[in-house]
Amino acid sequence: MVLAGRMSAMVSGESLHLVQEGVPDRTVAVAEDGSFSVGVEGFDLGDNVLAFVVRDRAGNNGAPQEVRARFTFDMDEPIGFDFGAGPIMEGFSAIRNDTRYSEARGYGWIKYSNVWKGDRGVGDHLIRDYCSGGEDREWAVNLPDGAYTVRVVMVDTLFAQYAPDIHLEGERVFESQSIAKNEPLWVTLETEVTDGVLNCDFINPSDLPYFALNGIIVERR
Ligand SMILES: [Ca+2]
Ligand SMILES: [Ca+2]
Repeated sequence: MVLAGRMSAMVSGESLHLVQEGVPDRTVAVAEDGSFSVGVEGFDLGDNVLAFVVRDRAGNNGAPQEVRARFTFDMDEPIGFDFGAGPIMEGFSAIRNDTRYSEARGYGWIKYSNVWKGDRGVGDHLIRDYCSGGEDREWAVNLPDGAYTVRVVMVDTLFAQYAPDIHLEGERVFESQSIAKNEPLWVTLETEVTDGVLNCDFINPSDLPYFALNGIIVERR
């Protein structure tokens, strides 16, 4: 997501820095008229606090100016999650290896462990990278109760591999199948959420070496 604003009274030699918990501090480019825009990721659902700091020519930081940003999903639009370590598809929320589910974050991995960085570098921002593993995985997102269409895309752009079994809300809705190299498999699934959390389990049905999960798009029916 992109945060845009305008700085007044910036003096020549000053620079603007964004401070966000869990993300390295970043310098923000400010146009001559004071306007700026900066991409932010890793927002939790609900309230998030960021701070802007103006640094003077000598490297001294001014007082942090806090910005509270409230992040909610627009339930009238498809909600996209981009898995993997590479660039993030525009409009999607990033799911990295360490994007763990918590009540505050509102989405993420419940059961997952993987250290592979997860970016093949081939294909568009969605399919070039993925989260993976041979063990069973669970991922979840907080959603209002209701009926949903869940689209899942899986592929490794460099190697043929396999999709796992997929369970939504504890029910198996997709059976493992093979996937050709660089031919993204899109599956469209349906489920009903009644407990405020959409639970997605990726189950290894036998001894598949690993699977590749590139994206999930959730849409209210
Ligand atoms: Ca990506
Ligand atoms: Ca659930």
